Amino acid sequence: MGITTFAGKTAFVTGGASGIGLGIAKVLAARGAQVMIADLRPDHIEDALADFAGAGQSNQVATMLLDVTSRDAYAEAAAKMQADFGGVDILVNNAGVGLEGPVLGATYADYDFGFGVNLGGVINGFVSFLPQMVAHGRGGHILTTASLAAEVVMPGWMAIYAASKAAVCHYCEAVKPDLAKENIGVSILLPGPIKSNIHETGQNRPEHLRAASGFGDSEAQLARREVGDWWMEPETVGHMCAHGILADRTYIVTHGIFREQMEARSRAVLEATPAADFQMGDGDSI
Ligand code: NAI
Ligand code: GGE
Repeated sequence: MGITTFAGKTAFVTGGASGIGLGIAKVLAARGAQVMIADLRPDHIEDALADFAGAGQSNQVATMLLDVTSRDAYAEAAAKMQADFGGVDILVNNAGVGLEGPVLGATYADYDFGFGVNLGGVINGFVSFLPQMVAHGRGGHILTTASLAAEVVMPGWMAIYAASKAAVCHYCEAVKPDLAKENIGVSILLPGPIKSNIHETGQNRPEHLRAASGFGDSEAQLARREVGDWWMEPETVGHMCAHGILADRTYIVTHGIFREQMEARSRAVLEATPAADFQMGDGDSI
């Protein structure tokens, strides 16, 4: 069943210096957790620290620079959390990039960037922190930010993004029963549109995956996109997550706006599915 209170717990939030991650970090801190924000971007970390200082909560938060795609850096981060805090209670695998671009123009640099951060970064979180979360014996919770993009058929320009999010979603679903035996809860955050800096995705692309990218124009265009005024506030998402963690909910869904597309996808799979007692026979035609 995992976590029953946030008071005195230690949380590790990747991509915690901006957007959804920052919203989650703020709510966990307000509810008494010690929060380590781990993020790629020094500028976001600086802004986040100013936010916490303004709220008089500087003593509840610490920050570190971390690229979730670096396994060595992640191992170091986990060792530091063990040494300084006696291990983490709540791991929030939130760092992600909203990469988009024409699928016919996508290069390996684009696949490596998208899957590297959105899938690889999450797996690195599990591999780095799960051993200490099991070993300390207190139980805990792992929340992973996927997307409603994982639950609908997305347009081609979001194919890599959607595939990376579907992968983490199915991974989390599959490991949940095994982790439950260790008193570690698992939740998947499935957000719709949230106010954030996801339009800065191009800035989060590492140099070595830049030159060969086919998404340069798309990322430049995305960088000019305005944040929608009707999109959800990250702190509202944070409150939904806090509730979902305490209830050990598998899915935390922020919006109902994609219901029809979600239903259409599920229905299409079921419509292609034979009856439970169906067996392909010699006389059947395909
Ligand atoms: P954001 O860009 O405001 O925040 C993401 C943070 O992650 C940034 O501070 C960035 O510096 C950091 N980051 C990026 N790459 C990293 C890396 N390799 N290592 C460590 N940190 C890294 O964007 P947002 O929207 O808050 O994104 C958070 C998560 O939410 C992502 O996984 C995204 O895919 C997901 N999401 C966002 C939605 C939205 O509408 N904003 C909707 C559905 C999912
Ligand atoms: C708000 O910005 C983004 C973005 O740039 C990339 C991805 C997402 C938001 C989300 O993960 C989701 C929810 O908004 O993407 C979608 C999910 C379902 C249908 C359409 C989506 O985006 C167009």
